[in-house]
Amino acid sequence: MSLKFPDGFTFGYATSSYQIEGAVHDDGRTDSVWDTFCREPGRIADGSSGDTACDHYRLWPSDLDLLKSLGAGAYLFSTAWPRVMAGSKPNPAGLDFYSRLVDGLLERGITPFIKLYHWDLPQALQDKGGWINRDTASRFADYAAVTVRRLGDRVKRWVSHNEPWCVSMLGSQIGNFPPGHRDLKEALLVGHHLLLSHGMAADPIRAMGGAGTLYGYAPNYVPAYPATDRDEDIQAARRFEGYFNNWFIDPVFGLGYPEEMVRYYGSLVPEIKPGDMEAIAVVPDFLGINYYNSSVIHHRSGDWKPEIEDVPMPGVWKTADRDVWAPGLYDTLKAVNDRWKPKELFVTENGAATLDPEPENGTVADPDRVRYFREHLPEVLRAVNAGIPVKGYFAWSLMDNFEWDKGYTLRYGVTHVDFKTQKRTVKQSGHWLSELYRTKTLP
Ligand code: IFM
Repeated sequence: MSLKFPDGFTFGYATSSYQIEGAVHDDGRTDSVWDTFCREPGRIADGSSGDTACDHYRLWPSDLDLLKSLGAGAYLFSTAWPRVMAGSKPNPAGLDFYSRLVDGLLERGITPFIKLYHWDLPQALQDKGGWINRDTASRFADYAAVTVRRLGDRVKRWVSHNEPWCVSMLGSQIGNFPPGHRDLKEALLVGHHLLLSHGMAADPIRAMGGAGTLYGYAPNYVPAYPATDRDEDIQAARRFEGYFNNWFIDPVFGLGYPEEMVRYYGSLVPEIKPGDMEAIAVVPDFLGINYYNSSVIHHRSGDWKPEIEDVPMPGVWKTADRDVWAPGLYDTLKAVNDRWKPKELFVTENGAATLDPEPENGTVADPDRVRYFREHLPEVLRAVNAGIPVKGYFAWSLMDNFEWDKGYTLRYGVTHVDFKTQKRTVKQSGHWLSELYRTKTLP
């Protein structure tokens, strides 16, 4: 097996606006649902918020130098809807920020990939119902048009949604993301409108972006393995994949909602208006997959959803918040390719939270994160060598940042951030990864 990634394979790092930017009240940015959520007592593990985060809004020039020094050929970041739009109108100062960022990337030879939605919905839209209001999908298409009109001359890779399962299910079924509800019916309606907005934004993006524009979609994917070979466990694992993966991907590839899940959910399935499924079926030019972990599933009777059982599998080990099973990344890429046959695939997120020590001698020893990447990158190359059209890989994340409901208690960066001083220190994993990115070869 060749240890070298093909020429033209893209290596980069991913971040998101609310997790790194800070400056939540600068230059006309209005509140997002996360600003509001963080102010509610008990929502965030350490009571923190993204108010300052990595102060990237101010420190972006040196952060782009950091990216360059870490061997990035591409950078996947998100624009913040409440920074780009002032209500229904564009906010020029917010757009200027992203325009400078894009220029800065291009000056350094780094290709920008932009995600339009990594969860920071304007609070003003939440006040009108948020994603349970069908109109939010139209507002998303407006925001997409404004963003692409301004940046589309220089940015050719656009992603509609990052991890729509999280927005739907963590927000409205499990309740640890905004709006913090626990109602599966609502969660499925949210999901329907997210999917609809992916479809509705396609025309404006392609029209504004012009020649060479590629439109992507980046769900998270968790492959499910049955805990035993009993039929009920096998069925439960299939159901988990329907719930977590297929529900959010089948429709954009024109397959509609998975039949099995439609039967399973019954009256919870949202009202589908005539033309909705056709509108959603905008096959992405490239599919991004965010992969962190796999699940072992066993059937639990009487429950709507199979339970995830922590069944020890040989070779599974743990980071600070997840089980690690690197072959699951290959299985994911293969399953995705078999089921949807995307033209191009990218791993748009992959990474680990570990309990890192403080910086010492100019670096941070994070052997478990190095191990994580050392185990996962070969699985990507295995997929490439098997003929699966994987074109790039983005590590999560460029630097430690605000990890949502876990606040700053979990660190995912390959660069350590001292949140008091904003000093950045490249961890051993950053050095390891940048060497691989430079040589495009597995060590
Ligand atoms: O930090 C998140 C990111 O925002 C979405 N995907 C998973 C990451 C780590 O939990």
